[in-house]
Amino acid sequence: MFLRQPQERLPLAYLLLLSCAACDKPATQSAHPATAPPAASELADSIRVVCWNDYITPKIAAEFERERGVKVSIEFINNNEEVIERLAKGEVWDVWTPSDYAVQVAAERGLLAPLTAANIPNARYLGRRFQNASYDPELKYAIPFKWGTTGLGYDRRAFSSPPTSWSVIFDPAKRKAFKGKISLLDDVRETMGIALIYLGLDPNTTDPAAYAKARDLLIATKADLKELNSETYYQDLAAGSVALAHGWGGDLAQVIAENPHLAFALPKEGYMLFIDNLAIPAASTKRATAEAFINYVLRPEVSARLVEESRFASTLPAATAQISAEIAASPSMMLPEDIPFHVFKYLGAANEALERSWQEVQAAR
Ligand code: N2P
Repeated sequence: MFLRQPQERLPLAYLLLLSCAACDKPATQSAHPATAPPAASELADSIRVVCWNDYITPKIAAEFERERGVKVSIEFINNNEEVIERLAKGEVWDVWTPSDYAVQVAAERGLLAPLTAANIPNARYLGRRFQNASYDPELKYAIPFKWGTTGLGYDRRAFSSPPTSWSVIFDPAKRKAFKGKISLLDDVRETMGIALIYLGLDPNTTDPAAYAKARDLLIATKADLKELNSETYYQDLAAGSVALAHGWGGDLAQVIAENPHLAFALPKEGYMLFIDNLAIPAASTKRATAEAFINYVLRPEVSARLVEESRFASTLPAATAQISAEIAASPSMMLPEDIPFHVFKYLGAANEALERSWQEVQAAR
């Protein structure tokens, strides 16, 4: 909902980071002029899309196929690093939805193709605050597509009051009541990020000593977890095998909508805010077709339908304006004014040390 009332809802740090001005009008951007998209004869027969769960639905893919004659196969991979590794090994996809920092990691490694702005005229609908994000300020490689928050899904029946702090995970006395029923994302930036936040450290630090502290905290916590999981944790919460799940707002909002005993909380120490993008891997030989698809999902009405189905928010104010009041009230769309958040930053050379610390967490028993 911050897309509707940006100046009331957005903390100053975010305004500075993403250069939000008077945000919500669809701005015509010189970088993305509204010219005609490629003709059908110039399009490939099919494309391969790799994206986060539910970011593109089979229905939307089928509608694009009907309209443009291009078959879209979709693969869900809920991890930036896994896609980067597979791209580096030579796997070919035509469209991908990397997060903020991952755009920069992949671009620096030569894994992304520069976009042809003339083929993506619908980028003009992008909310202004998303138009020059630090990881790709000129929209050279990526168009912001979805944003969201990472917090805690919980089963109200297991809590006498809502969890308000990451201590419910990291303080052994507090997590005792949920032993074996806690799940954390299997995600280097997200999970090292909350450990760093809990320790009072910057989740975007490049200090290896901070990484070691976060690693030790996570290893000490691991024996009391049910799982590190980025795929099914929200279904596990709905099914009752998990009582407390660190997870992405849209995923959790989907199960909360179906299960009134579930709820979402953003801990008071602060949380991560992610921006996921549309990008084209450098190895794609079907760039114009990929751009036609990206342009399609940036139509406000298509984007609005994707929000309705996934409960992950759109970066297009004109899409947000079309969603139902019920969906707009999803916990995944809230940015409480009194809780700080952090936007993922590119860590440069330090990323390797962070990944090594995380691998030690993954390997620990
Ligand atoms: C969907 C995950 C979405 C967001 N399962 C992660 N950036």
